[in-house]
Amino acid sequence: MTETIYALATAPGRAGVAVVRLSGPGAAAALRDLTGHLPPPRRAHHAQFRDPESGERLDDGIALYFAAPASMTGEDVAELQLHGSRAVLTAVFAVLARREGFRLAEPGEFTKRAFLNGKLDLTEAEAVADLVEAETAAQRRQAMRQLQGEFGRRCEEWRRRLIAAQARLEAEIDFPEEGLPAELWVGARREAAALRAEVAAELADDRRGERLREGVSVAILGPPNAGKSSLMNALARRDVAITSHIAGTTRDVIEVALDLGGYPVVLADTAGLRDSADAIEEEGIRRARARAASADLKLVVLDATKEEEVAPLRDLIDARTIVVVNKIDLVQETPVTWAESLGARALYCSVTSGHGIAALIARLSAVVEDSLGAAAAPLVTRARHREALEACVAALDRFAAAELPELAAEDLRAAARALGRVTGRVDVEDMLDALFREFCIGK
Ligand SMILES: Nc1nc2c(ncn2[C@@H]2O[C@H](COP(=O)(O)OP(=O)(O)OP(=O)(O)O)[C@@H](O)[C@H]2O)c(=O)[nH]1
Ligand SMILES: [Mg+2]
Repeated sequence: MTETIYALATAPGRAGVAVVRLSGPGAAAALRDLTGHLPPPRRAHHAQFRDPESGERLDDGIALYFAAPASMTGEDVAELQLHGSRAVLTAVFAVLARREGFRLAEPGEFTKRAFLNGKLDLTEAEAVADLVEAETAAQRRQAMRQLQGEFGRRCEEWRRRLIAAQARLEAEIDFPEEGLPAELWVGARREAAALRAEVAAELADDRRGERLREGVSVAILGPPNAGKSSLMNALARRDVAITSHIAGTTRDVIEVALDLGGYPVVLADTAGLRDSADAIEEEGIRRARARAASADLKLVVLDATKEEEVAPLRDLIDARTIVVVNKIDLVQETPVTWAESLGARALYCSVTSGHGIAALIARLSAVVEDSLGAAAAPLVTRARHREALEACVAALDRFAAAELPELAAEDLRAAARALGRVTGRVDVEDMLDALFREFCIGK
């Protein structure tokens, strides 16, 4: 028999209100025993929560009941709004633990049950986790759109078309009266080509959805002592990285998350780039270069008084680079001639005086918004989605290259399966637990 699961739905720790959620066949009876009354479904009910054995009053709060199947999980669900103290929660959890067939929910288990009962598809379950994790407005919008089921519906529509095409093809293969009619073969190929174009168009999104979910990565690079860590602290508005007049202060990559105009950015400060004999500094420089290669955007910070430091850094400056000339408080005038010849338009600032920092933030925001917010909102938000859509395109390419209809139908089936994996229609059984732990809230 299905067990009834329960868990704290709100963050642990002291709080004005804490919500305990129950789901399963025993939820209604537990609520009745705790409050002496089963409220009508979907109505908030002011309740005294008591230990049914001792009769002791544990708390005074709100009880909610959702009868199956009209609930979050599709099962009977009860929600207890309690005072968020350790003592109240310990007492209520002790009462629930005593009940036959009751146990604490595993991470992601409520969402997993919702999925198994057809309340959510996998993309919507992922969206619930993303919405809980959302830190910026753009992330919230993306998660909300996915939660509305837009991506899942697109995948299902593509999958239905593929299955229909495959069925038409196989019907003819099974009953080959005069061989496969040419127009059927041509029609199936036309449909597959159209589908391939639609799926491929969603993949050609510059990974905007994934970057919005994970944060745009911006690496701060440059020679030692140019003021990289000082700039990082100024942008983060707090002392994240150690700064000093000693060249070679920063060794590790230091990350900080920022909200730039609603878009998430992960800023990384790195070790100053130079030839070093110190093994630890050398490792820091290796990590800085690796970060430079993987970053979506690079801020190359230069000291306005040190033209000689530029030459070895030229190879770092490309279309993904903003050149920042720092310490302009130490020079007579800007622009600085040598910096103007670097190819990328330089921004001038002084972290010490604060001059130019607002303009740098504005430029950074504009670049990030340009790269993430410009075109239509992407559907793909995770590597898992991308891999599945790529597998679909690959199968359709095999189909296009196939000469024998008998074998080609198999490629259409593979393409449909790949799409079914996105929503969880197929192939989820063996990885269900791992998957939901991954989506799990607050991990
Ligand atoms: N005059 C002046 N000094 C600055 C400015 N920005 C940073 N500094 C100073 O430059 C020195 C180096 O700053 P850091 O931020 O540690 O430089 P870094 O680029 O992180 O250096 P490494 O970690 O060694 O690669 C410190 O003494 C800062 O106070 C500036 O705009 N003007
Ligand atoms: Mg530093």
